[in-house]
Amino acid sequence: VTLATGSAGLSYLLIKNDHAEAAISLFGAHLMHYQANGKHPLLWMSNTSAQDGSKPFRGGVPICWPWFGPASADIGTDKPLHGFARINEWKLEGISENADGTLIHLVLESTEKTRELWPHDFRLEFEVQVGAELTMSITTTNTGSSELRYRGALHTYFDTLNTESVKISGLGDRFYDKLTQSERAQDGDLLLTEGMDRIYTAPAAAVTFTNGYETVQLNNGNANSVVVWNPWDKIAANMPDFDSDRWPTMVCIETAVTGEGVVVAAGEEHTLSATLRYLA
Ligand code: TA6
Repeated sequence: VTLATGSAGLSYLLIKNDHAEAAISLFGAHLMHYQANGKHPLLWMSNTSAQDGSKPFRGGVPICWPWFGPASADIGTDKPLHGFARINEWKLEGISENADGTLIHLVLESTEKTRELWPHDFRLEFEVQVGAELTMSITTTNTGSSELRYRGALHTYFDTLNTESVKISGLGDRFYDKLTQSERAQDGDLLLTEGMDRIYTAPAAAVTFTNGYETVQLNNGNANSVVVWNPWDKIAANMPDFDSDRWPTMVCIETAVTGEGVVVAAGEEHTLSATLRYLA
């Protein structure tokens, strides 16, 4: 593992072991690259993403926390979209090698600045195991004296060959369609035939997908939903940090806590996790 500094001064961990390679930015605890030996790179990253910390990275695995999408009215709708974990500098807490690869441990703790955005004391830990499999987890510890409620996501951008080759199984039979703001039914596997922004609220514990290169199983731990997003041509063209012609080569399949969220009592913790394993 080496610690590198980008041209704009941000710090990155570059990981290479017998099983895989990866890159993680300390800004946002943002996994930007993961490639298992002999496999295609798993994550999509925009070439026009900000690299200087002025905005969250576009691509990889943004950590949305402690809310998902816009904050609720009680927190304040003027607050940053998808929370503040992805726009803060995290602390490197540990690096260890094990039989399965490398384990990286990063931490974000409440400060005066975070309490202005969200009135809670917390410790948020991101652990990522880089091996032939990839496991990511975020653990929310309530270090305050009253309960907290959070929502969030491992907002993973997967690289795809093209839209036609994407097929996702295990999403469950229903979703909330953010585009039409309606509850809809899902019949069988999902194909990427149009722009979509969907919250699947009854997913199976294991979601399986093909990205046109490989078949991958995504095991979600303690998620209450899986979000699927592709902006399609027009919305992509309107996002300055999203390469306008590369929307057909990505899909977000996000391990999420949405809706009522999760309540964490004082002194307690909650872990949301995603494990990615190649089936073929
Ligand atoms: O997870 C889907 C979503 O919430 C979409 O609504 C879309 O806006 C996307 O995330 C990206 O959000 P961002 O704040 O990173 O531009």
